[in-house]
Amino acid sequence: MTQTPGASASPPPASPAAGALTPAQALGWMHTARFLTTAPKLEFLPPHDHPEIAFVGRSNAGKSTCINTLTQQKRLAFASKTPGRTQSINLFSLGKQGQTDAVLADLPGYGYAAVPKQDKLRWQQVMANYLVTRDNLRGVVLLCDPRHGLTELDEILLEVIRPRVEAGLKFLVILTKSDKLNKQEQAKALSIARLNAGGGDVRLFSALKKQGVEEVAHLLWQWTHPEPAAQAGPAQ
Ligand SMILES: Nc1nc2c(ncn2[C@@H]2O[C@H](COP(=O)(O)OP(=O)(O)OP(=O)(O)O)[C@@H](O)[C@H]2O)c(=O)[nH]1
Ligand SMILES: [Mg+2]
Repeated sequence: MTQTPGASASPPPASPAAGALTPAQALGWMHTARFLTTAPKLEFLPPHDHPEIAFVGRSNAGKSTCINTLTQQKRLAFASKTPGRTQSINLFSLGKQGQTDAVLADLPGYGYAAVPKQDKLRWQQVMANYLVTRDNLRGVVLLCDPRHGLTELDEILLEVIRPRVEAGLKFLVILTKSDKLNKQEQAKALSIARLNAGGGDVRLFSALKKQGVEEVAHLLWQWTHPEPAAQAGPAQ
């Protein structure tokens, strides 16, 4: 039987944006992550039409581990005890039924002391270019080990993205390895980070104890699937 265009009896499937997801469902969405591509340099990063979320932060802060925890995949992103493990920009697609509706970017960390100065400066330039020019960048997740707090390089990064945050770029600080802190230290780390996050959201996260996992998944879903009203701006 042939089908006449437009004559389909059943309505088209609702787009994911049409319905809000629970945190558990958002985590299910995260689990659809698959490797998209890797780029050693910015100019090799392919453009695409989906909202992208970048994971940035100091070397060894836990970016790759956080992506693996959110996506429930052991080796999607390369994590390692040795700082500087991630050397390229790695992209991962998200979306049910093989349809991509968002992209995660795992970026190499900065601030690793053993990296030669020239390489450090080069990388800072690449990061800044990425954060300023990447067209589909919808949100930035800054990972920070609360035992070190936000470092000078984190502060520089905040300055770099400030104009885009003011223009609507989403921004979250994840305090990683929260399993290393007791309750009191966690509360203190949260309030300090909130003061320094320039209005961005702050969450505690532990890959080991699975703290904050659903919450972060939910937030990333909301960033990448804004309600139509929110997209259009406030009603007149
Ligand atoms: N206890 C604990 N360790 C963690 C957690 N998250 C990451 N780690 C450890 O921290 C180390 C660094 O993790 P990575 O995920 O490789 O860090 P990264 O930020 O991707 O590092 P670069 O790729 O060098 O920028 C690894 O030994 C991880 O096992 C956590 O939530 N709890
Ligand atoms: Mg990494």
